[in-house]
Amino acid sequence: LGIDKIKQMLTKPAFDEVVLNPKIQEKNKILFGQDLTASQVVDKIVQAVRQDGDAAVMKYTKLIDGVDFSPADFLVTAEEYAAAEQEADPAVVESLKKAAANVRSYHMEQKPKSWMTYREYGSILGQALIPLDRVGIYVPGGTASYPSSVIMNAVPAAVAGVGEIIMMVPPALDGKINPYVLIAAREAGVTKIFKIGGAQAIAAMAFGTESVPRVDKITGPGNIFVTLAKKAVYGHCDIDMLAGPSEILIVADKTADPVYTAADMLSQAEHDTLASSIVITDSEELAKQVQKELELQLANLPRQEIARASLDKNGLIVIAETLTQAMELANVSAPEHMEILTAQPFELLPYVRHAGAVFLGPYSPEPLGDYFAGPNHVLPTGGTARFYSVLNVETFMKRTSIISYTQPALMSVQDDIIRLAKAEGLDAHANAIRLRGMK
Ligand code: HSO
Ligand code: ZN
Repeated sequence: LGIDKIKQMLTKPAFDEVVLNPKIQEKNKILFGQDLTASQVVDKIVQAVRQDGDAAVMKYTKLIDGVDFSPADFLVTAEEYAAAEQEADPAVVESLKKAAANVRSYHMEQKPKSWMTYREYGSILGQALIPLDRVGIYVPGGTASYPSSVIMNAVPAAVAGVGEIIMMVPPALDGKINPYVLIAAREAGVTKIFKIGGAQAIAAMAFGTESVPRVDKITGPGNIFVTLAKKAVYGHCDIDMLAGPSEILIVADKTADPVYTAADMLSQAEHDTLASSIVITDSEELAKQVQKELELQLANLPRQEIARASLDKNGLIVIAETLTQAMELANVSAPEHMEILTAQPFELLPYVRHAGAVFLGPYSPEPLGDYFAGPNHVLPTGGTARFYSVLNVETFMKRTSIISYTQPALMSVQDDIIRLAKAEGLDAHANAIRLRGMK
């Protein structure tokens, strides 16, 4: 294939309306009595929750999740926490705590600081960093209900100093929630957990209801309805990003271990049939070995059906002429996770332009970052690493400018300001400056 064709294959479409799988389409037709697109379903739910609050949340929780809750049932109770603790394996809880501690210490390091500087004539300029008052974290239900993601979303918010962190989890049919999700939430500093899911959860947080407090920002991954709902409420509150399926791109040379390379591809492929796993290498030999190794390892995976479907659809091994060309192609893809498995990985680091996170060398496999090292695993997908950053402490803060001039400082610049104000035809602006020189 020509280089342009390969670049085209590596370029993902931006997050957009997806075609729903026929089963969900059919279910929606029954639920809503008409054939609606995913966006139309989401708009309907968001508007209803905005208007009718809890009543609409109850209605859609019953309709979509099949759970008949009254608003009093939304909140996770102390008894439910206690039951989770009973049920949990203490060794897993211990590991979760260690992971949270690593994530906390990394994020404390990155916390941006307020600053002030003195300028001419005793004037002061600066910037205050202020945490958000209240944020909401969405956690998907079912098998994608990851305690590690609770930590990755909530710990940076806590480190930022957010006043209140609430969380939304869809209720299972038996009304229960993954016990480790509850334990991770408590460990990370979440104060209230609501058993509400889908677009109704996002709308409840964005607009507030009688029982759900309105938040200033919503973070966390979700299915297509959750993601479209985040897009729909953006502007009423902030959101983190529009998350898509997981991705890994591995740049490898002939020194890479095909066993590790295949294992790391599969670690993403098992997430989702839509996940993508790509290798770009300058070694044809390695490409062949990785292909063989994929088959061997796939055979032993409990989630091999998902992983295989993902590899069949979105798996790719590209042979590049050189490692610098491999990096050029990697940047076109702008992957969520980029691994560099070459003899001298740090030599390629300066070539990284677009990637959510970079993993260097054979002993930094992607799951190390998913669970434990400390950096965040909430990362831009779908090529949005071109303009989005990894979730971080500042995600939960805002910057406010600080300006304080003395009279001599103001007088030293008044002519310029008055000239600019007049040029814009704004005399009151000019007056506000000129009058300061009068006394
Ligand atoms: N690799 C996923 C995060 C995750 N993996 C959670 C396991 N649990 C998206 O970056
Ligand atoms: Zn993962």
